[in-house]
Amino acid sequence: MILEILKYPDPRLEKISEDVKVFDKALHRFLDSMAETMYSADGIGLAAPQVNKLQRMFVIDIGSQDENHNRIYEFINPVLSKGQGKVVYEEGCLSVPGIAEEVTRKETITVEYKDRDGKNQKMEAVDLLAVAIQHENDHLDGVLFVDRLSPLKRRFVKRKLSKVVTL
Ligand code: QAP
Ligand code: CO
Repeated sequence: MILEILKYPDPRLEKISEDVKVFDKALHRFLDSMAETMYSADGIGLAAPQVNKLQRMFVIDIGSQDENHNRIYEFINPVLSKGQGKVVYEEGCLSVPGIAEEVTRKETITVEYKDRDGKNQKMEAVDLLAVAIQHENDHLDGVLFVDRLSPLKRRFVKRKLSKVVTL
């Protein structure tokens, strides 16, 4: 099922999500719908709060830019640690359509999380996958990539978005 994606500046995108507690068939169906929604919108990542579910989970498929292309990653109750280095990527977001700006993130991170069966997992990620995990994890804390831009750039983005709406 394709879900509706909330768009910036929807205040629901600023809420803090809660841990997933039940790992059942309904969760699996919801994760499948998140992936379907992400693919149909041509995205490479989608977090549950973007589809109005305030629970700590996201899906990522960085596609051809990764050797594990078309691998769908599901992260539930993720905890990020051990960030190293710095990397700059031009980021976009399905909740901020039409905007792309450079954001500085950690180049490598370690993430501990649960899979869809509630089993503990751990992964070390670099480059685009690490950036995507940091971007999606921000959504769980109500943070958008535009919040990580300089105040000047954020103003520019807001102006551009208000123009798009008026057109
Ligand atoms: C987050 O972003 C991300 O403006 C996922 O018109 C960004 O899927 C992870 C998209 C950068 C790693 C690096 C954006 C699609 C999709 C748009 C997305 C648009 C259509 C963004
Ligand atoms: Co996003």
